[in-house]
Amino acid sequence: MKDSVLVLGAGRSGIEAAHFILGMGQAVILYDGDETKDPAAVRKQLENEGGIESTAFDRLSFILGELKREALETMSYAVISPGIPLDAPFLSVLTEADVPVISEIELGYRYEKGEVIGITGTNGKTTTTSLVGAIMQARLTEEGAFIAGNIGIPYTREVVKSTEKSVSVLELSSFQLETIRDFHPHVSAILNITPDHLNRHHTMENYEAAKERITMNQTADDFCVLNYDDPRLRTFAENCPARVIFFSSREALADGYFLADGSLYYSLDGEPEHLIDTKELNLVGRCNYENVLAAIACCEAMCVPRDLILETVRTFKAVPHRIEFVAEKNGVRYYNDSKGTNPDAAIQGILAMERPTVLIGGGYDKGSEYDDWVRLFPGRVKKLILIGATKEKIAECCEKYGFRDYVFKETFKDAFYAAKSYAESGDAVLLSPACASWGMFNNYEERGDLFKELTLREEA
Ligand code: UMA
Repeated sequence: MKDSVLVLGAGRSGIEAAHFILGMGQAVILYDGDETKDPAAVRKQLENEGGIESTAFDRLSFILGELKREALETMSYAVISPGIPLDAPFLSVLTEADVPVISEIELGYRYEKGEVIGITGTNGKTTTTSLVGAIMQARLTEEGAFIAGNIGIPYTREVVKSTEKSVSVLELSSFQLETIRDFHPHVSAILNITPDHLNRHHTMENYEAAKERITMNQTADDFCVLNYDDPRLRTFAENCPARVIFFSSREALADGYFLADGSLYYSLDGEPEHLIDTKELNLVGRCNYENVLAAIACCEAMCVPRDLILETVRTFKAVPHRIEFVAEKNGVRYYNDSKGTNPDAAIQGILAMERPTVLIGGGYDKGSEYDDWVRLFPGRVKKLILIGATKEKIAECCEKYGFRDYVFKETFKDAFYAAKSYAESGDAVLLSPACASWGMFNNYEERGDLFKELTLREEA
């Protein structure tokens, strides 16, 4: 009998999916390619979460290392963690055994009772999701609004609280969208698409297609918020199954949300209405104004009254790790932009600095090109401290543009202390690596937290 579920990957997403499925009364085999994982520790983590009876753990087993065909006999389906590429060779046994593979997002959606807002894009999705979540929480104080997804909170943890009147606000990565099937948000948003994760998706077309899947089950009764300034998304709008709402930070739209003369507007049939002055916001930079425009568009599509939206927008603060001001020490301002995990995001980090900047960059190699980022260095970056697998590649790119003020460091701590020693009063130290943290850290949060800890140490 096929009555077990295979969960692939025992990280945040996989552990939560396993917890959810055990709670539903099914058996789980939790697989991880990392043979050094400690099943007892994972089991403890699951137990500590609570919410399911102890006998449920009798239905839990582990496979570490190699996944063999024999293990799949009783499998009804598999839930894949976003970090596992769909073309990973070990997955061929699943295809051979005809075991369907879904994402943790799809699993969560099957139990969703309320409405869903789904937000994707290369950059800005965490800020936009947090803001939309904050607005929906202000609106649905009784009914409930839940923030989950790539933001770090697995959907399956939150969906159990959903009701017919609640709303789930989900940050979605291209990895998660690759394996949705019936997932159907009432409001979706694609904030921008610039090159990222190309080592995983191989081509820009594949990456774009993964993001656009967010609309695949939407109909003309749904909404899709799109960035008008992105020509790819303007083209996509022509075939988008949902009703398109555009936003722009560069053009005064006749219909849509836009930035002009330091204010945000909404326009219908060429009649613009003033929404808010950007000076009233706690967020800075064009990218953030775009996030706010997209968030307002999502919430108006959900029929939230404008006054309530703007009230929340006014009080909303930047999310951690995104151009986050940490402290001023000896006249040097320290900024944590650990979420600058690709060149495009890191460009926003550099552009937001108003002082000579000592920059810490480099990390895991996702196959990105660094030209557009490096071109901004002369006149802005006084010293570049390079770390991680990409350090030589970035250094070569610097040489190409005649920028030679860089040094290599082996560890993150050495990089931090080097940055500190180069910075003088009036400068900024910015961690904005343009690369993922993998290889040195488990995630960008750990990297940003270490930067903040080192900054805040007494001697810093
Ligand atoms: N693993 C294998 N085989 C592989 C690859 C990984 O067995 O081929 C195992 C690893 O040994 C590890 C587990 O899978 O034990 C890790 O799974 P994971 O990489 O999917 O990470 P999770 O901890 O489950 O976190 C995931 C998301 N991670 C990724 O997409 C890489 C988190 O997004 C997300 O917050 C979390 O689920 C909850 O939904 C992070 C991220 O970096 C923030 N996202 C990328 C980004 O924003 O750019 C897409």
